Amino acid sequence: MPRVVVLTGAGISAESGIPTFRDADGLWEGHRVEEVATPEGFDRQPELVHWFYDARRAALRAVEPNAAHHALADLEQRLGDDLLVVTQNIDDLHERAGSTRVLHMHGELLSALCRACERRTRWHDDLVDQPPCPHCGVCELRPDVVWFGEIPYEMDRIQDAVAGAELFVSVGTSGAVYPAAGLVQLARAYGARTLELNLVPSVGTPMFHEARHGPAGVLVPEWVAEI
Ligand code: BV8
Repeated sequence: MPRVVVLTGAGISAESGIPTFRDADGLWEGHRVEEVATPEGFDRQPELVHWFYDARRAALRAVEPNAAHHALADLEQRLGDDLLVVTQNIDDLHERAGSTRVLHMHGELLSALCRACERRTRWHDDLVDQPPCPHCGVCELRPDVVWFGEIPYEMDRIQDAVAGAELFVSVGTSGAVYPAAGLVQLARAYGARTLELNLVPSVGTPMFHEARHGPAGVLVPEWVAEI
């Protein structure tokens, strides 16, 4: 079990130019969550949902990991299996910075999930024109992301890792979405020390032993230098 578990949210990718969800001009600004991030919304308006995720997938090509992503990748070089990054983000910036021990609990933009054969395919293009599944040939591909009301990925591995950790660190998340927002309580219940690194105080701040506020691109490298 990793000694250190780091939970990341949209705030860690903000300095790379990926909009967060709840900040002004956030992703949810332009769209009602129910419309674009629920299975019901997808059944009602598949084109709108594909357009929403195709746009975010294309935007990935124009952004790069920032100092916070790179600092976590460097820390993994030192800690190896003693570090696990659990991310709510569906971008690939942790991996592009060099992190390999990453669990995407809400899925990935660069993956398509076939609703017919339930197999996944690495995906870099649009899905709106409903291409056939490379495995089964049926045109039932959806974004491989976890929508509201759906069960997050890897929950067993995540809960085991958090329960076994000595240190739980949360970076760039507002603590508004569950079960991710409940992981700090789980960590504390199993005796871990907990640290929040966020631009401003979040819903979860009171639940952390320590909280530092400022940009992740500054706070994360500073914290990594202390480890
Ligand atoms: C589920 C993928 C059952 C798609 C996403 C308990 C209580 C109440 C409600 C619920 C509950 N349990 C479940 C629910 C329902 C729901 C939920 O939580 N609703 C909320 C809105 C109340 N949860 C679900 O439906 C989940 N499924 O519960 O299934 C279950 C549960 C347990 C075990 C088994 C089964 C599924 C939720 C996943 C939905 N999919 N994303 C997509 O991306 O389009 S959620 C999506 O929104 C993100 O992945 C992320 O999780 C969330 C956004 O939050 P953040 O990442 O934190 O971003 P945000 O903008 O809010 O905040 C950014 C923060 O960064 C801010 O604080 C800001 O100040 C800071 N910041 C900004 N810039 C910087 C910075 N920090 C540092 N540096 C900077 N430069």
